[in-house]
Amino acid sequence: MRVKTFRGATTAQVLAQVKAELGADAVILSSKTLREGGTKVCEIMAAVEPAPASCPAAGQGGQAEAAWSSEWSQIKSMLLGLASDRLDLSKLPSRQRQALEYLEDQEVDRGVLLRLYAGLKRDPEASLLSILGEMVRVRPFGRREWPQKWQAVSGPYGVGKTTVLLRLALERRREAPAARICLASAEDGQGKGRLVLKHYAELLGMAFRELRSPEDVAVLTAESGPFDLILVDLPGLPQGLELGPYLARLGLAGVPGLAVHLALSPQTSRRQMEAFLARYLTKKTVSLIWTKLDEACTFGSIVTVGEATGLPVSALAYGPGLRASLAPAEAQHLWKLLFKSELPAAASRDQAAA
Ligand SMILES: Nc1nc2c(ncn2[C@@H]2O[C@H](COP(=O)(O)OP(=O)(O)OP(=O)(O)O)[C@@H](O)[C@H]2O)c(=O)[nH]1
Ligand SMILES: [Mg+2]
Repeated sequence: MRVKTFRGATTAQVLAQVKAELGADAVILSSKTLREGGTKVCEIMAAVEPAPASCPAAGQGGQAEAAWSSEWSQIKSMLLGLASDRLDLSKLPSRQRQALEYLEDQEVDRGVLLRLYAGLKRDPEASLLSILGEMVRVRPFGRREWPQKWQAVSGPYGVGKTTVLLRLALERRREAPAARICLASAEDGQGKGRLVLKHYAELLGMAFRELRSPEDVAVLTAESGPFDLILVDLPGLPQGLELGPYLARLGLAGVPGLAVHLALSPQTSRRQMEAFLARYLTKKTVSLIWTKLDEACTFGSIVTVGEATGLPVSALAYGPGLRASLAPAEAQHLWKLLFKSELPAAASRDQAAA
């Protein structure tokens, strides 16, 4: 990929330079307005890809290549849209303009911002929240939306998987006090999470199992009849290991209806997030759980990752304790978080007070 930074007085001028030098296939990687000695300068970083086949995803087979190719043409059409219309936020009604500027400040990915901009330009009457709602779906954790008996929490080291798993167990118990819940640790025996799970299982009167081999999974499958919910705590994986093959090796990939939730923190940088997604997304991954919201100061990645993966958000976790620190996701939680940095607990209190 050839990357170059262009500067000029206006976005239009800089885009014209980009097009002249890199051609119509160039994509915008970043765009910012700077002030130099009191003068406004627009700076755009753009890139050209020699051919879609040279992108890293292309090696992963035809499907990835097709997905990349469609993504690439979407990006290109955005660029063309930009070149002709310019990303001139002043053309939008001021509320929409402020909202887009705010989302940019929240570090929502530039491609997503362009798609939002294009949507708003197409239909100036459109509500930003309804376009965002199409990009970032929610499906709240609970029996109705997630009836699967086997559910697992995956995610990088230390993201809060074990804590989330316990919170999900407590949430299910709150929803269905008689529910028979089994907490299962799929750690390899080294992690302390299994001891924590075992301890809480005893305390809460829930079953506890360890899953270290396909045989353990087969035994639990055979005795799973009485359980309403089996929650599996998956370990973080070292570099180079992917969750898909890990599930297969452990015999979990063959469990019918297994629903894997991916826990992520919005504090993760964009590149790190891409690396996590590449390793932790599997065919069994059905939702995103956002953790450590209480520690985050920007929430743009919730939009970026929701849009990029198409996965719904099932739960939001905030705070180190177990109680009152998880909310089954609702759209308004996301918007309050994104636009007001308001945690779901506070949102619920507002509702109760209203
Ligand atoms: N502030 C805050 N701390 C959290 C949250 N969730 C978990 N923690 C803390 O983060 C630390 C790691 O949590 P765990 O649940 O052990 O994370 P994990 O992903 O299971 O970690 P490993 O199994 O070691 O990969 C603990 O000290 C938790 O108390 C959260 O939402 N907010
Ligand atoms: Mg753990």
